Amino acid sequence: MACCLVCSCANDQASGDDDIIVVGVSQVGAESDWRIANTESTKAVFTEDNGYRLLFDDAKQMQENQFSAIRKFIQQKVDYIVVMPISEEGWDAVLQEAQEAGIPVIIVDRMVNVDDDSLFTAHVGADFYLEGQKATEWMTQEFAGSESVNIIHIQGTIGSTAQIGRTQALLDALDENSNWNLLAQLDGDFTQAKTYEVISDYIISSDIRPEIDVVYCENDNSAFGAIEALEKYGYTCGEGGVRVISFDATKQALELCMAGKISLEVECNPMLGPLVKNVIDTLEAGGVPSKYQYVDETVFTPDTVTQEIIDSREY
Ligand code: GZL
Ligand code: ZN
Repeated sequence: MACCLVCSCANDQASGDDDIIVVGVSQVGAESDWRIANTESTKAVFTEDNGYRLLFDDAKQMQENQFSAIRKFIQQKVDYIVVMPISEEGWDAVLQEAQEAGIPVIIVDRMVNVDDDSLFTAHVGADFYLEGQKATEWMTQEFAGSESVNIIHIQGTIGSTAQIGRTQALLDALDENSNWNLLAQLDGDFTQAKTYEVISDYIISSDIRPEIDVVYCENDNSAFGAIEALEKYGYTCGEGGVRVISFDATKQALELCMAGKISLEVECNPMLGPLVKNVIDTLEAGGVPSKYQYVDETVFTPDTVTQEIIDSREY
């Protein structure tokens, strides 16, 4: 009985008074500063004052939890489903169920790889391959004329669009530059702790102390772990030492960039809430939102980042 009381209550909550727009959001987790900013940006727009009821689920970085959250949203008859997919594969079935229930799905940040792209109404995110290209173009200039460039590659959550794009850009640049050597490709899972662990293991398990020119970190929390490990084992990070490259450009990372410890920051904008609200408002007004919307992003180096820039950032 209790279950039914909860179910019907949940249904009341979702349908409620019919002019409120109910949005079910399935978020990856809270694995990084970027992710937390992305969540805040989402919660900041889907408020009661703006005419929304937000049902928010944190999947704790498990795709199974995203599937059950989406199924719960369907049961609760929400008006819209917003998904920040942890990885690209496996979404066809659950998105089919949402389509059959007549609930539009908006994909945010990373992408889903589905056979039929009518399973989602719009994608709001970033061009991760382009982000990676910005990094490898900088590397090409930074190491022009160098005899050899020894690179450690720290990947983000394997199978996520951010990891796939940023990795592919590096692999393509490695093909173009025969003097670049990939010393190791390690899975840092977008977190500081995992990256610290895998780089430490790599350094202590090398018979001779590795000559490292670049550590290509696929997000800032990985860069924090990389710097911690490199400095622990006597490397200096920055000009003349190990060039740490990172993605996201969170405030903490830009401080390290201004201090010279991170040599390149490629911005990945988490403030996607307003763009997602825009898609829903367009649909509510009977309009057709553009299917793919990318955010504009820039890069920072120790010469370009300033305290004013850092103070003005939203994340
Ligand atoms: C990128 C996003 C990535 C960030 C990481 O849009 O998916 O996931 O770069 C985050 O910080 O964990
Ligand atoms: Zn029940």
